[in-house]
Amino acid sequence: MKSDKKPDVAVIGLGYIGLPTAAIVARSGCRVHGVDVSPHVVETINRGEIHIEEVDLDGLVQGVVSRGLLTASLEVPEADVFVIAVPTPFDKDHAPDISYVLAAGRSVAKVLKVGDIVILESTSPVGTTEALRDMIAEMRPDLKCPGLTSEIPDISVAYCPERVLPGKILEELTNNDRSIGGITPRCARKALAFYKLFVRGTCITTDSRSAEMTKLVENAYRDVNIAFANELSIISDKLGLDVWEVIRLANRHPRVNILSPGPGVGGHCIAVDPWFIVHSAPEESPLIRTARGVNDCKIHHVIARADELVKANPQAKVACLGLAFKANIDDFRESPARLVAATLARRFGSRISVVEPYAAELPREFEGTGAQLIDVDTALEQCDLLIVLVDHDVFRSVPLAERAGKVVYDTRGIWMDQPKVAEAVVPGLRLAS
Ligand code: SAJ
Repeated sequence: MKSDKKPDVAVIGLGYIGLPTAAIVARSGCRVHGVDVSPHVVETINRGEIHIEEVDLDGLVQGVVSRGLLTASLEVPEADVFVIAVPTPFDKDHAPDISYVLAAGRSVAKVLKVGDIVILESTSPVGTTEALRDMIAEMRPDLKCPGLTSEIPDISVAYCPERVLPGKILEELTNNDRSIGGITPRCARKALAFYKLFVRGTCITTDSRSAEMTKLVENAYRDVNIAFANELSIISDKLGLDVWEVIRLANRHPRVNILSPGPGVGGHCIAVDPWFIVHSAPEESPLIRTARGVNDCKIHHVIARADELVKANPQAKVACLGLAFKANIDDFRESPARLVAATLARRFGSRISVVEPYAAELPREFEGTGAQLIDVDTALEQCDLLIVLVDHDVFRSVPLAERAGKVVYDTRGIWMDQPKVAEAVVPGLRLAS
């Protein structure tokens, strides 16, 4: 990458990370070519539009496309820097599937030239960046690859994970610190020069394996801590305690900071990435594996308690509040709330309504159940039993007076002022008197 000229950049994979990254790099003045396997995605972006929801992304993409800085295509073009941001799912045995990374690497390898930089951003098991390098070396014996030559290599290969929060992606892509792991220190320095073009946070160089593990560890750390909170909530239910009160008080300790229980852990990262560690070191990771189990079990605990409540109130109309995997976003994939609501809809049919301000219609699995999508005002007017599954601001702001007389199962602890049910039949429930 010459210092006097901004590099041409190819971003492979235009999803929740790739597209915002491509747009931000383009905003920094680089010419960016986005690549995706979906013709629909490519056409949408070339029109200056977006296929995903993210705060302020539409205006940014529209701006860089209209200035000619961002274009999209199905094929990987020549470039100076290649950023790979494709999915790394796991299979039914929780084994990571890096086939999309390798497929992207194959198309990059075909167009690589001396001086190019290949950066993997996808969350990946330890060793994936080296596997990518090995594959490039095999396909391109004409190029000296880092770590495999005693001479100055022709290309650089690095791993640089993102750590952005959905809903704050553009802000966090720019401001968060980043770990930049090179196959060699020289690779890390080359990648660092690229990230310095658009990252304001501190960029810290390391080796590729440490950077891969760091990404997995961040999400496993969160998963373990949420599991602790979820386990406390299940224990509190058994003992007839209010878990929110217990956590509120415990967190007054200067060195205690317990996270929030919920209906389980959703999204595509925290519930997935810990398995990459467990798969690499199964004997050595009992805590991480157990935490995954606790968080998955919490969904079934919530379903069982909600089921009990709906049956205990046979005349009640029921509103499930929220489908998203967390507050104030429109992402319903891998959402515990959605699973809970859909299970109740299948069991209780038209007694169940769903409030989700971020949805225009109910997802497909609700078809034929009789459940309806209603707004929050209708729920407050017509439903006697409220099951809070997502802590959207619009639910949080409903005053006690509007919840009076209703039975509430609040899995997110948003209505601390709701008086508790007097009897211990369904402990932890709150009821307005
Ligand atoms: N959750 C709880 N209790 C809490 C916090 C979260 O039940 O106290 C639940 C949420 O409701 C949600 C799930 O956990 O269902 C995950 O939500 P989140 O906001 O904790 O995280 P994500 O999945 O949106 O984003 C995470 C972030 N990782 C960390 O905070 C360590 C983000 O920085 C990563 O970039 C992202 O994963 C990713 O792409 O890996």
